[in-house]
Amino acid sequence: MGIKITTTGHYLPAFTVSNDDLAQFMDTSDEWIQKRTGIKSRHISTGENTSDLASEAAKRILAKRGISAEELDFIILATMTPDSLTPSTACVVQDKIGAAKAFCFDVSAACSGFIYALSTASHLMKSGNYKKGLVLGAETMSKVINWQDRSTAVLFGDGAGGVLLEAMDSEEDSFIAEDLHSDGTRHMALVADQKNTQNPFIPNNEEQSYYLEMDGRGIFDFAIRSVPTTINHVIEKGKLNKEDISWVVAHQANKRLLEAISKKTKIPFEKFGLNISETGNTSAGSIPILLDQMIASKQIQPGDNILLTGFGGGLTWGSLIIKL
Ligand code: 4VN
Repeated sequence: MGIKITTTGHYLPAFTVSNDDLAQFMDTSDEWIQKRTGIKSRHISTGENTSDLASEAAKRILAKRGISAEELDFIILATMTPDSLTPSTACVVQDKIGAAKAFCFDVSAACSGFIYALSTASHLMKSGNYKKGLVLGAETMSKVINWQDRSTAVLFGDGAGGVLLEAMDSEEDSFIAEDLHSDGTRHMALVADQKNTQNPFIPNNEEQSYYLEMDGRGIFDFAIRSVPTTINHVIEKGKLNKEDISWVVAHQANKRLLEAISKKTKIPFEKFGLNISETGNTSAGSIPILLDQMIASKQIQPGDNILLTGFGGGLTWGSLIIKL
């Protein structure tokens, strides 16, 4: 029995914000942002929360496949910007799409969230206990961004994407290899919405930071060192050669970073999918959004070996090789 990714989908909020729009109220410029990040504009929610974006992506996936939400055995949702601490955003999505029989939970692994969630889902499916499962990556980064901080506000955007996994009667399988890592010693490199202990029995401690705070240089240097290593390892684990990889669908954090990763891995940059210019960094949303766009544009063909790689807060990083 194999597990296949049968359908993909994504949803971006309609409202877009250009670099020039940002330069209206922040000391930045279109030239700087494009040159240093590759970003031209990003989609920003005008009221939709993470569960709304994820539900729209989910509905599109179900409609494309022509199945009802009631057929889903589970929903796993990767996000660092959940609607609330509890319930899980996955349970809110369950309600919004009517997936009555699914069990639902969130995965918290920042920009690597979709990679972790997809790996987790593939192993759940391999137990043989489930027939259909939805894996979503969704973020409303705009609600945790400090819109006065030009070092982070220009980088992020909102959006959601996902995939449908189905158990096959045949041995056909989408999952070829995986390589997952974390380094919690560097958990302070990217933080958002910290929750200090607070109760009537302790004196009020330090003020909590709500906004996203990032050690940009630190994260960038980590990515340049760790991502080429996980790419090489996952190719080895899959007993493949670089030439066998048709596409790299990498977390869209920074175009310059992806160029550096291409050089270090000697995988031609033409094989790197790109949508950062139109979406910015949508964290856990970025890989499934890009994957769906590359399938829709027929860049990705059935049978292609696709290397997915995510990296970010936690620190977390990891790669999967999949085939459609
Ligand atoms: C992975 C990365 C980033 C990230 C970090 C820094 C950064 C993206 C700093 C230097 C600046 C250009 C922008 Cl590599 C973020 C995440 C979180 O998803 C994950 N850009 N920059 C410059 O050139 O001065």
